[in-house]
Amino acid sequence: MSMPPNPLLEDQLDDPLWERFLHCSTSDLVRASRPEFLGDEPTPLQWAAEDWDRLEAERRDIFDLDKLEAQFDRDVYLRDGYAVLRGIVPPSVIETWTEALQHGQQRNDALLQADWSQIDWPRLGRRPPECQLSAEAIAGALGGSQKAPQRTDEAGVLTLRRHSVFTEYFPAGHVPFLMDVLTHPQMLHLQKLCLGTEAVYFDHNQLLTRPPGYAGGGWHSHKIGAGRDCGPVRDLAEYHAQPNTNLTLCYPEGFSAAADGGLKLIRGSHLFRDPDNCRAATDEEIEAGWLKGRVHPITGKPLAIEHLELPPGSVVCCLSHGAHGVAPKGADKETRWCTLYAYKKADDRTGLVQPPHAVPPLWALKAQRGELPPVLTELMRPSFNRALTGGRTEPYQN
Ligand SMILES: O=C(O)CCC(=O)C(=O)O
Ligand SMILES: [Fe+2]
Repeated sequence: MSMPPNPLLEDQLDDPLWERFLHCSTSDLVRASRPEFLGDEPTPLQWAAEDWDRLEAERRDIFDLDKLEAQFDRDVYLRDGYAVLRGIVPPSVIETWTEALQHGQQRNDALLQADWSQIDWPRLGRRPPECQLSAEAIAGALGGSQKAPQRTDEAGVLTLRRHSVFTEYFPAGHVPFLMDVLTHPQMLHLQKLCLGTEAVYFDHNQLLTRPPGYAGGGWHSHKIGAGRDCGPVRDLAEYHAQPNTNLTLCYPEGFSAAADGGLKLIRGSHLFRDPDNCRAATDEEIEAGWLKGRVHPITGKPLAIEHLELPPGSVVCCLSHGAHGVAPKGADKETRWCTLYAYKKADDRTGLVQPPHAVPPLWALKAQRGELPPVLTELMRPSFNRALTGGRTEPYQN
């Protein structure tokens, strides 16, 4: 068994090692989360007040707001489930963003290749694993995302994921620029536009690196919980009132339409709220299955697959019920870089917010202990404040 997704929201923890985690000093937990083989460069997890102040003082624009606002239409976003914002990142920032993702990937690869017996497992709430990743599993995971085997936690991958020892899971905790983006006023402005509310919360953050030879990602959509994951809605006001999650996919280098690891999507699919059935390995399979005969509940147009092609500096916002998949990446192409930032809103009817999908427990603790800047503490409030989640502890709970 592994630690529950949001241990600070639980009344009681089953395992004494998890209980000990919550009572440990921040500095001991930081030491366990940043093993020496990751290098001694301080990451945002180690930042003191002056480092957070410097982040704010040195901040520059990450988006060209004129370009963003010229392309964003909230009615279309709610109706289609997507907002495709082309070239909104200024050229000088594109380079910084790509370098940040490359640096994050290098740290992820360093962990994959390190000696995991040096990890202080008990401090992370787990007895040391009985087995190790095979050389083949390590080779298959290097240079890409979501590849380390994690069907079970037998080698400790899930534990290292949960605590963001893997840079790919919560890279903002490892790479300063990616933390800048997470808390950036322009990013929060975009979230407020999408979610249609002032109060927005953080849900999860990942690296999505697709290297040459990547096989592609099947069609799927993501749940929001609160009993809102089954059955169609036609009324956009009703859709808006849900505790929606907005997936914000940032592609600093963009991608082309064919075999370049690009995003594909189906406009209007979110309104069916069908994450359990709206899945398929290939375009042909979804066309012959879930998609067949379906029309957009509002426009009446047949639902159809769209293969995006994006210039550098592009961002796609996606309501989490919206179906999406990823094209394969040709062996002769260069890596496609992406960071995902997911944010969410309260349920307008209850004021409650679903617990986050993946806030590393140490970040939740730091927020609760008052060790983070106010903006980040507020973004992370659903990871530690039971009143805000209405007693829910799991992200997709009804
Ligand atoms: O890699 C991408 O562009 C999207 C990945 C995705 O859909 C996911 O990780 O859920
Ligand atoms: Fe996805």
